[in-house]
Amino acid sequence: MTSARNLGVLAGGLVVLGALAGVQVLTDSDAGVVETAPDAVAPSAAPGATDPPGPGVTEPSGPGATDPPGPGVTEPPGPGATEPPAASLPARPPASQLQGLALRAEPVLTELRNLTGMVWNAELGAFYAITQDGFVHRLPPDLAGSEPVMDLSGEVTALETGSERGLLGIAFDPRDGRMFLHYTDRGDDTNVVSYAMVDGRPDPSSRRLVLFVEQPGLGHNGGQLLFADDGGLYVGLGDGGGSRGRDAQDYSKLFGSVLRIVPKLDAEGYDIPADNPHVSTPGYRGEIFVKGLRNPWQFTRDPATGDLYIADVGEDTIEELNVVPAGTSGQNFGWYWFEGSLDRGIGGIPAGLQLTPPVFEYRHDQVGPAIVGGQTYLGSAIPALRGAFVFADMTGPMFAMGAANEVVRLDVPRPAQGDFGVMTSVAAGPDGELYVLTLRKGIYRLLPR
Ligand SMILES: [Ca+2]
Repeated sequence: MTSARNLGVLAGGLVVLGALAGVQVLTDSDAGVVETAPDAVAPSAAPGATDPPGPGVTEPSGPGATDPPGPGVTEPPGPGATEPPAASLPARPPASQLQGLALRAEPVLTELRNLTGMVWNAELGAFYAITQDGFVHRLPPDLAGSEPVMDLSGEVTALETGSERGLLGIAFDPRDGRMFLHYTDRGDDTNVVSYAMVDGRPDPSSRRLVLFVEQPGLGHNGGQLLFADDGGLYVGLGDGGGSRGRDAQDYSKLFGSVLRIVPKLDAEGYDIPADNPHVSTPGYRGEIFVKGLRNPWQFTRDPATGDLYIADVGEDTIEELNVVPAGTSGQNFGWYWFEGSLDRGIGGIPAGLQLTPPVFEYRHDQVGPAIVGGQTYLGSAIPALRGAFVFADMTGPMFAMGAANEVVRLDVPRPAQGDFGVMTSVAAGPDGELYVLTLRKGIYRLLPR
């Protein structure tokens, strides 16, 4: 697919297209692999990477960059800062080790529909899965069955085909075990709520409203929740679908962001960490951790490095994967001016504003229409995959990112029954094995073929 070789990225954060800088090229075969452009360079090493950052904006150093931050750059103790990576965690494998891996996706639980997220709760010894129509299910470690433990179906947006609204995120507070849910309500506005857990079930009487955001439109709601070791809760919010994306660049609004807040332990609401990047900038919302995202449907921390991997769902053309290196914040990932490396021709980018390019992108006409953020594989069933970051497109293609952010398209044949039933999430089990959640066909487990 030579046409794909024309892909570019924002070179080192410059607001220009750089020819082939750091972008990887796809084959069009289902079983094909991603090749690295022969002259590819990491975005962090591209010209322009040493340009001084704009006010309050973190230097767009790529993962692994060791340059010290420039003057005035906020450097909070990011995720992982309070807990050094365990020495036993595997490093990302070389891409050559990922190429040619023969895998399969085995159905392990088909009874649940409309799955949007699943997390393992070590304290309670169970998985908790959510469905877009408002249910929380508890599942045993072997996923042999499921039991509903909460019904919010009368409270969340009624399920519609193709809708991005509903119950979208779940996480547990490592400080006190409370369950946090992220959903759009019957007025289509965003709510983050929490519940105490009693005997493995959320107690409705303990409900607290943590965050409420009035939504300007019906789509691009984000949805991810993720607790870091520092007590920070990371919350994904899309551009809200009400301004053709402009709200993603309005720092007086929470849209188009990953937020970082600290939920109160004894009351509703939250505090804003003093080391968030914009707390001292007049007119900026202090909750904003990173900005310029369209619809950060899923993000996760790499357990070995603490880097935050944000899958940002694109508009009509490009899907992208963004990275916030551990210990940095304040990045602006470019939407609505850019969709991946594509300049949308809008203009009006403030002088001095540094934009951070994605570390990987793919085109809709090459792969599919919506990136599904992933997990680092730490299991034992597929030894060659250990340490790789596994992600997918909604329509079924799966990828693994290895060392130097090189991405390989995994060889995972479509199920015999036709398709994967709309992938929505990649989840990790207590043993590090990975599961793919779908809207129509339940849960698959990734295994060797
Ligand atoms: Ca972007």
